[in-house]
Amino acid sequence: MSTEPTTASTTERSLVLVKPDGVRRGLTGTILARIEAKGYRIVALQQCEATEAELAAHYAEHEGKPFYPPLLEFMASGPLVAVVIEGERCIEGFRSLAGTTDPTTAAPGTIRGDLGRDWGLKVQQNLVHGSDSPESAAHEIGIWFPSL
Ligand code: IDP
Repeated sequence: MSTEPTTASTTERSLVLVKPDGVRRGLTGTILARIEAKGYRIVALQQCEATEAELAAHYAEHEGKPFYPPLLEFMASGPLVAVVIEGERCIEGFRSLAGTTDPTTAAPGTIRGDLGRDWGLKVQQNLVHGSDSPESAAHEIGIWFPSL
């Protein structure tokens, strides 16, 4: 008799940030509701003011790019909400729910497409961050939730 499972489990965790623009605009609840409506479980959640060290670790891949200094300044401009979500293929699923980076052209139906816009600033204020791979999810969850 075969011992192969009938489905391939792909349960993952992803690190989501409601960025300071999302908190400032009072959209935290709306964004969390969309995550839950999609069917992902919220495993951990905290509102905090990010430290420079947390932001430098989180955005290390962008160091040296023109938008890096305004990005760090923006991410430190007010409280953000860090969330760990869990579900089958939730890394890809949340990226799809968030929409593409530029909120002006992000597809309607996505968080960025429905709720975001361009404000004529040096950095795109696009409401949310979501991990882009299992490796970055593990790294980012370690930054924001070291006890998990
Ligand atoms: P992502 O958040 O969609 O994964 P990344 O390329 O990881 O996009 O960029 C991190 C963040 O930096 C973006 O969410 C956005 O806020 C900002 N950003 C990225 N590219 C640009 C740009 O070309 N101009 C201004 N801001 C940018």
